Amino acid sequence: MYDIEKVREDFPILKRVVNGKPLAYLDNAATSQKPRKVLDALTGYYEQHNANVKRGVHRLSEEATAAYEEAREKVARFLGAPDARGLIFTRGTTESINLVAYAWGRKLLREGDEVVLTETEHHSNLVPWQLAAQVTGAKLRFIPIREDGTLDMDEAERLIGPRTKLVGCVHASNVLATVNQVERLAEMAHEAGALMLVDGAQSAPHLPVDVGRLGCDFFAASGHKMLGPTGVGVLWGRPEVLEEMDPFLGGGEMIREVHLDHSTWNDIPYKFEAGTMNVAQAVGLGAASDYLEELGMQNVREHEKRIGEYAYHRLSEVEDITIYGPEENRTGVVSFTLPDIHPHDLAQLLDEDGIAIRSGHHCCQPLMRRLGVPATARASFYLYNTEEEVDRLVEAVEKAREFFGAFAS
Ligand code: C6P
Repeated sequence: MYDIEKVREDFPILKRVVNGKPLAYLDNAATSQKPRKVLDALTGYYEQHNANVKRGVHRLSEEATAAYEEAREKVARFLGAPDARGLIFTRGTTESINLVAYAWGRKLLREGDEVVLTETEHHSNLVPWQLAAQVTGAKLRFIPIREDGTLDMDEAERLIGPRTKLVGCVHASNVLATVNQVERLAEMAHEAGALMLVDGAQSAPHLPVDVGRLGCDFFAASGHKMLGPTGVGVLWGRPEVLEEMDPFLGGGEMIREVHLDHSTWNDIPYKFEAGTMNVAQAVGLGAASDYLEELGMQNVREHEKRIGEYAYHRLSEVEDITIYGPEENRTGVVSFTLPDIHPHDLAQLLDEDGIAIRSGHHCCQPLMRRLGVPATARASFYLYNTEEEVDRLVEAVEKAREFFGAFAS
């Protein structure tokens, strides 16, 4: 039994009052709040173990190194990674995808090769590939979406072929809430001899993820969206593929030997972890993975599905509203627009009632163009949100409609 009141007790920030109203934090796709367990892990690390990792033989350095490596094991297990050697700590999804686009893309893409993406990608799974394409002469192709916001898998079949070297796809859309068929795309990619990259920024926090079962070669995620601290994320890569790649950043700890005119590289994953890493944040992410595992990702998914569906149905009763994305198989993201109300104005008005939602293009400008809007309002739910918060959201949206309606007439 999922005890929502008990879960909420774990998050101190949820007791905040904003503009005289209890905070309803509905901007979880941007970043999640942090449970006490994660906050304690950060403080505990700094109070008891802080030192630079892998550089000292003194006690604290050994403890810090052990805590860092334990965090790697925890996150690898959380993602179903068969081998923690494939788990690289980064700053987040953006850096993870840039790592692949630089260290794999710039080394292995050639003129005439193709990278197949989708028109729903976040800028962080688009711009790094544009940069790699400019340097290598590779071409980018895009799988379109159908009217309901799901990927056109027939078009995907047509686009993925002998020239394809990599297929990159967002697992769960931060705008449409669509859960994409990345397993099927991975099969298509592999049949064509290409690699599969999954942007898991919006799936790792919300769905049970098993990189082995997804069949992907790379999986990127951000710690701060899955209850962890900012400044840390992961790239999981199939070890054989990571071995083949060049380093991303050069510096301390990623080397085996350095000469004045050349260097050789450390083993994976260290080859990709140059300089002093965000050690405390990695430890915090390990604690976040523990917290999510203790709750059970299937329970988290079911709770969010319930809240997401409730929000979808309650919001669809609002007159003249447009909700984007499919009706079925959604995550807890609900993007919408109302005629005559700019999403920023709506978000500002909702803030007066203590309700935090996001408005804007959500770093998906090509998708906004495809939808024919400059921006949307977006409520995004997580494991601590309640039906009562959905009711407050709907009530505040109705109030905004009346307010702006009176203004327009
Ligand atoms: N989306 C939002 O939708 P970073 O900033 O590196 O932690 O995550 C980038 C990122 C990559 N892919 C997807 C699907 C994402 O949703 C995001 C982040 C946030 O509000 C910020 S734009």
